[in-house]
Amino acid sequence: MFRFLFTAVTVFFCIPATVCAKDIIIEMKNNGIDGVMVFEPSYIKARPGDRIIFKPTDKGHNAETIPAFYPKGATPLRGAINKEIVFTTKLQGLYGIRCLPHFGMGMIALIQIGSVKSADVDAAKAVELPPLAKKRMIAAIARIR
Ligand SMILES: [Cu+2]
Repeated sequence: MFRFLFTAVTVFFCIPATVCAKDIIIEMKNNGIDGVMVFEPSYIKARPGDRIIFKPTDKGHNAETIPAFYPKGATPLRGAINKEIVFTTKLQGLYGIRCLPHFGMGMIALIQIGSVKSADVDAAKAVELPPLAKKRMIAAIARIR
């Protein structure tokens, strides 16, 4: 009986997405699985309302949205160098993230919020990026699910 009540209460309070929002950490690193100057992980799928926390594990990095690489109506992200920044949004879609100093070295991440349409994926593929950033972005886009 108590177990049933607990489950019922949990389900009830978890209905608004923000109540059950998760914290997801993306580290900004000089070295990682994908090579040098990386966001790790470089692709995440989150739900609307989740808190995506960019952690300055190594110095000299920031996190910001790539211009024109986020859903229409979304607020661009602009993190300062060496500072943690929390990104949270209710707008579903794809968000391209870069570290400005290391954009040319391919320091990018892809955040998927909720479900995306094939038109969103095509638009993401069409965004012009420096060659190394493009290479990693294409690999991240391939992981969209
Ligand atoms: Cu960087």
